[in-house]
Amino acid sequence: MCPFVKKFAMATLENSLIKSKFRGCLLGSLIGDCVGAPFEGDTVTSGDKIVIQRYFEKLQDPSFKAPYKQYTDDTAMMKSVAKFLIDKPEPDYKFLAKLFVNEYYNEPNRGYGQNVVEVFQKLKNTKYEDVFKPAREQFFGGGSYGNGGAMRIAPVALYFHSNYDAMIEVAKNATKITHSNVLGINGALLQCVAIHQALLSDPENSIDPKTFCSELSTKMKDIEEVEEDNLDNINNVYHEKLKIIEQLLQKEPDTEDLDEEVITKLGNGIRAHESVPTAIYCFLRAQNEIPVVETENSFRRTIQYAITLGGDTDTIACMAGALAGAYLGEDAINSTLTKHCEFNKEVLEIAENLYRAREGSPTN
Ligand code: F2R
Ligand code: MG
Ligand code: MG
Repeated sequence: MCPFVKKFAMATLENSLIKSKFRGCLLGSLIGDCVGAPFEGDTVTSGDKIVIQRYFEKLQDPSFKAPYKQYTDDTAMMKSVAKFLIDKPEPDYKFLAKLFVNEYYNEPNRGYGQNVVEVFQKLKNTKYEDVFKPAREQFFGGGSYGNGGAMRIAPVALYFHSNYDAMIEVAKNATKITHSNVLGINGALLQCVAIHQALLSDPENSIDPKTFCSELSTKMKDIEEVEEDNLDNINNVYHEKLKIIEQLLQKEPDTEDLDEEVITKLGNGIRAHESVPTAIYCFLRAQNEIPVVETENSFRRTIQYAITLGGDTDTIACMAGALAGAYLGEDAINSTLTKHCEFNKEVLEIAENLYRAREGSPTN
């Protein structure tokens, strides 16, 4: 077991707090997805940042009425990962593959990418004979390094929070059903380990962003070193990105230029290595005030800031929201904001069921 995990595991949190963190994490993931989705693919100017500020003010105004903000593939796939953990006492990857595929065919218009749809088609056509094979064949055998593995991984971090090694193993296999490239897998592992670390951090004691980041960095070094498919030029991508996060966190937070630097150095795209570190940065930067994001609430600050970076806004806000919710718990999340999101009641039921399933699980 990683030494940091041992240290955190000893600092036990109240069960009621852990449950609130389960709820906060999945709700944070949903809100980031729903609220970020209308901006996916946008380049955000300084004027747009003011528009986004007003958008959040409206969404938190109890008198504001609007149709639900709809969730996308990020939440659709997260639902399947949660069900896979809740319904089966032992990991059954064929079951998970079927859940992904059925979810897609029931509601194909949730903004899935073309490559992952091809994987679903192959899984169905081959009758799930080898659930990892279709993903391995994508991109001329290189596999996908999209952020689709990371965006849905939150339930694994929650369910296995007392069993780090099982968490890593299950997160890796749950990702490999659609993403076999080492960057796609390790991106999902980084997001998973970051949620795990946020979950085990006491919200009564403020997070020190630098310490949080360097602990993550040590864990990522271990993960990147053991990856059997490693190639020399990509075996420390995430470890290096975490170093960049540490440097960026030390900069004066008062300029537009800093956001440009964040986008240039960390990325805001659909690739795992250009979005997972960005989401972690958003969460850590939001532990302190951010000039363009006027709110006292650090949960809102996290997702609002993620959206102001533009690009893959639903997914970066979804991952950043999962981190903020796992750290702060449900009570930190504005209920008016929550009510604007489709599936808000159901996601809390899923969090409850996951919490209960985990209590009775042989692996915990
Ligand atoms: N697909 C989208 N957004 C596109 C616009 C949607 C539009 N708003 C709509 O409603 O239709 N968003 C969702 O996809 C992202 C997660 O993607 P995932 O599941 O990882 O998919 P995929 O297809 O495996 O990878 C994504 C792209 O990454 C590039 N890529 C990946 N591996 C590659 C490789 N080995 N070589 C070259 N390119 C590779 C490709 O461009 C893939 O298409 C989330 O943002 C989610 O919200
Ligand atoms: Mg999406
Ligand atoms: Mg996206």
